[in-house]
Amino acid sequence: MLKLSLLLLKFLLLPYSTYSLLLGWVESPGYPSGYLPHASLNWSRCAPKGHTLSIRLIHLDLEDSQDCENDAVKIFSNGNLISILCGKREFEELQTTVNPVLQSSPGGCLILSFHSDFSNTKRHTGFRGFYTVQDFDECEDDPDNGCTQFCHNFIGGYRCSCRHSYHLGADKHTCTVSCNQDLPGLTRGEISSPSWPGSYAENANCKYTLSVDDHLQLELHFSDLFDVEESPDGQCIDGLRIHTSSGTLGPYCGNTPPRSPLLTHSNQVQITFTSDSFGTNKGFNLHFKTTDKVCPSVVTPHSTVTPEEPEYHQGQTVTVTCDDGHELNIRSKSSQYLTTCQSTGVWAPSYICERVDCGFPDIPEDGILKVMGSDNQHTQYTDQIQFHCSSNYYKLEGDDTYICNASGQWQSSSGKTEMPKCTEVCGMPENEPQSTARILGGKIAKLGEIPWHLLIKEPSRGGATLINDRWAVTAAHVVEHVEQTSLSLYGGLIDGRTSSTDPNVVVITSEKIIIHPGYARNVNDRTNFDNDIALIRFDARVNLGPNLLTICLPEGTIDLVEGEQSTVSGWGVTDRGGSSAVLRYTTIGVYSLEDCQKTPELSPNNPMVFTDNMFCAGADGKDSCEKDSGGPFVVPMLTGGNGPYRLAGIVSWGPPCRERKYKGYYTKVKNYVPWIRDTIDATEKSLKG
Ligand SMILES: *[C@@H]1O[C@H](CO)[C@@H](O)[C@H](O)[C@H]1NC(C)=O
Ligand SMILES: *[C@@H]1O[C@H](CO)[C@@H](O)[C@H](O)[C@H]1NC(C)=O
Ligand SMILES: [Ca+2]
Ligand SMILES: [Ca+2]
Ligand SMILES: [Ca+2]
Repeated sequence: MLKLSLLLLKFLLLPYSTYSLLLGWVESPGYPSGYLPHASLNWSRCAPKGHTLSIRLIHLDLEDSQDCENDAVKIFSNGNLISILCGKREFEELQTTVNPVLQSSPGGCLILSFHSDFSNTKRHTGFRGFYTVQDFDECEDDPDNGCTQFCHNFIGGYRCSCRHSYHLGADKHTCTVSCNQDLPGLTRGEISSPSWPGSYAENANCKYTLSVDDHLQLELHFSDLFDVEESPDGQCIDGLRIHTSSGTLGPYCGNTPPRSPLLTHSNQVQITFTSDSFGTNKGFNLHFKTTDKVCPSVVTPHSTVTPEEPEYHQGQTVTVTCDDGHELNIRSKSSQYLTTCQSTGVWAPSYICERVDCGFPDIPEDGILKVMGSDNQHTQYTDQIQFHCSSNYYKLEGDDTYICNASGQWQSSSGKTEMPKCTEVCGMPENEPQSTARILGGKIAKLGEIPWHLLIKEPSRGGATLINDRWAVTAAHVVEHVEQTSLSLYGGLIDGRTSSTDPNVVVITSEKIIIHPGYARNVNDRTNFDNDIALIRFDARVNLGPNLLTICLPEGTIDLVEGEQSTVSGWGVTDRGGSSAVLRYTTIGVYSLEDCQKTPELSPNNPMVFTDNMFCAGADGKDSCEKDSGGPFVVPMLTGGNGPYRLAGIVSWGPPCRERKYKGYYTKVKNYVPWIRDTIDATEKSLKG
């Protein structure tokens, strides 16, 4: 029996490997008498490094079932199922089809698991096999073994070796040649690829180092025969490179040598040559010698040199001028300098011509004027920026596109250097009344119909008109007793009682109140409301919106004409007496000069003085009243779609409404446009400065 087993083993092992070590047996529980229901076996072994582990089954008799779902032997290699077996198999079948796959990867593990289910229809003997380890033949069986020339297998590993004249590289796999040459001080000589003019070695990595005195330069002359492997699409498979003090030339390959003579302008040159592991190309050959160094015709990029020559010799001095839009990287920021060719072939001094940089444009911080793509980092010569306004309630005044010009200044296409401005879109309410009415019994405004009208509640009730996002205009007499910073104005509202509860209401605080210098502030004996106008600067910009918009100032010099219809609005006295809780408006007409000159008496025997800075208006049963003061008189009258609307007048004075004269006097805003503009400009400037 023992003899038979050994014979059998020999027969079994021979076909697989010349070297194989039997390690042991594996068999089902109860073998060979038969396994019981619910039997199981878990077996696993690992191969040592450089070896594989095999299982050889010599007997298999299990209950047969579909997909071996009842009783089965499963074999896993590194966790992956490689075989599942059941039923009865003949020895030959095991040998030829089953056993060859029952092998681990090199150094890997096998797991064999056997289980039987709850029943057996008849007795089955089970399985038996043995396991072996054997060397893995990397040279034969592993195409990725990495040996570039020879491969030698041995038990537990392998090694690479090389042909004559090659040696094994540091990676122990690649065969390379010794082709490094260090040639210091040599002023003439020859360099060629390994084995020139025979085929050059594979996997070559050659470095040829030349170095001569620093007033000399190396000059290379390539032989016409040049043959360095190139792919069909012109890429270098093998390659020649020339490294000089100013950079690297190449790679060169194919059949055309580098242009000769090749002046390197360098006294230190390293030539490298690399090849891959295929091909029989011939390589290259060159002679080198030295000449005096010359200076190159280009001193620095983005500049021109005068006088212009192909090269310059020691001691020559030239003028370098930076190209348009470039300046020297030195303090003076000029664009010209003199430089002299040195014996070492370099220009001294040497400065770089840099593109001028306009920097990010100086725009206000209020965030309304914006540069498109606000993280714009391109601010150099020829770069462009584009402006826009961040809110629809502003329009861009000026050009929208600017280019960084050669002097480093932002310049628009029409030649402007001043940045554009975002100015308020004035006199264009989004919501407009569709019919007319009056204040004395006037119609109640809706939100957004008269969006420039601001309410003043204290110290005395009145109105003001928004003329830009930081300023309002009113009548001087409304604010003559007000402290500069104590006035509150309310915008975005109709019902004056809601000012503290309605979230839409915008509460504005004054920062400065400027009363017209020509306004007579003596109130004890008032006969004159000339120059009844004042400006209010807010402590912050207001956010314009559909309910809070600016009105335009009058344009041109044409006076209002008699009968011209306008809209006047206010929270003032109504014909029922007392102030109106809500904003009302009405349409009235301008009266003739003669009518206006017949001024009423404010108190007995005290006729008021009419001046050219006033006009008067009204209509039968319609007028502005006390406490409408400071509010707007707007032309044309608000009827929908006839904007832009302009502030023609400011409610100033008139006979008491209870007298029902229906004649109100207004400050003629047209006469004050220059004063308004100049005052605002001067104030803004002084606050900025
Ligand atoms: C073998 O492993 C399986 C699954 O892990 C387990 O159910 C069974 O009890 C194990 N058998 C033995 C004999 O350890
Ligand atoms: C650049 O713009 C500024 C301002 O408009 C102008 O004075 C200067 O001449 C411009 N420079 C060039 C080179 O066009
Ligand atoms: Ca069974
Ligand atoms: Ca081996
Ligand atoms: Ca090659």
